[in-house]
Formats: sequence, structure tokens, C-alpha cells
Amino acid sequence: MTSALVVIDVQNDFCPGGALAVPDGDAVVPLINRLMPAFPHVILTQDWHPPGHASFASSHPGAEPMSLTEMPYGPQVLWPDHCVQGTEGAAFHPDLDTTRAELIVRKGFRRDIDSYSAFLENDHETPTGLAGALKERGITELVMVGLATDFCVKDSAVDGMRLGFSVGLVEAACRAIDVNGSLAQAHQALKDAGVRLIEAEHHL
Ligand code: VGL
Ligand code: ZN
Repeated sequence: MTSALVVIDVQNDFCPGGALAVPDGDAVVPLINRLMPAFPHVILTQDWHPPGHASFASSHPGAEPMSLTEMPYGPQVLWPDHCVQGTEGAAFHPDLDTTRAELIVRKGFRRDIDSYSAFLENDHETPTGLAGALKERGITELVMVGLATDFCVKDSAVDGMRLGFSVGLVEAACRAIDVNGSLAQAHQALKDAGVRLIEAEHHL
């Protein structure tokens, strides 16, 4: 039984000054850096959209950022343009320690489909390959941290449970966007899925 710290989307665009800034998003960096040495495996995810991505409000004439639309795969929030492949906004926060990261999973790179979860795209069926990579490494336990609690962290944690991993989440090392009740919904979904909320001290 071995465990991995899964660090979700700690990128410039999700930090203050970024295109889709999560309030206080950069505050997670020091704690995440301190958690890393406690884990035999460290995995990072990176939101990585092509220009004109379907999740961008700018790709839908007349649509306001943060509004909801219907995609062939279900409801989708339309975001400001963010984490465009190769831009500074898509880069990891400069203080995030990436030295021990053994795998970086890029997601959201298909123009017509978003991917919040590190495991499955937003159609809830197209795999990113992460589950296979973890299983091949013998990793059974995951601890999730990063941005944003109510979107990518939540979906990654819930999918991780569904795919048979034991999943914990350190809330002190996450920050939320919290639009239209999304944080309360995320707490319920995490609870329903059986994701454990764990204290950082447990791993420090
Ligand atoms: C995220 C919205 C859009 C996230 C990514 O990392 O939570 N949220 N793209
Ligand atoms: Zn995105």
C-alpha cells in the first residue's frame, strides 16, 4: 500500500492576479511544499487549454464569464480565458516545489470538452490515463490538495473514490472559487463519495 500527494492546478491563472483567480489561491503553496516530503509519490496536474477552448465564455458569442451553458456532455460553467497552453498563466506558481513531481497530468487539452477531474474529462467517461499510471505504480491511497476545492479538486477526489482509490483531502491546502453555491455542493459530493477530510498535521 503506497500513497501519493496529488497537487491539483496550482497555476498562476488560479492565483491572485491571474485570469481566473481563486481568492487566496497562492496561500496553499507553502503548506503543499511542506506536505510533499511526507509522500513517496508526488503527482501534479496542470489545466492546459488550447486557445478558443469550449469552456471559455469568449468562445460563445454573447455569453458572460461564470454563466452556465449546456454542452453535449451536460452543464458547463463558462470561464474567463485561462491556462492557455504555453502561457505564463498556465505555468505552475513560481514557488511551488516541483522537484519531486514524478508525473504531470495535463488536462482540458481537447478543444470541445473540459476536464475538471484529474481522472476523467467532463463527459465522465474519457480517461486522462492517471488511474492506470497510479495502478501500475502500486499506488492505492491519494491525498488531494490544490485549486479549486469546488471544481477540480472535488471532481478529482470523487472520481478517485469511484475508481477504487482511498482518497483524503486536506482542506487547509485547498481554496475554492465558490460560485452559485458550488462550495456547499462540493462538500456534499465529497461526503457522499466517502472522501475523508484530513488535517495537514497528520502528514507533517
Ligand atoms: C478549474 C475552472 C476551470 C480548477 C479549472 O482547476 O478548479 N476551475 N478550469
Ligand atoms: Zn480550466
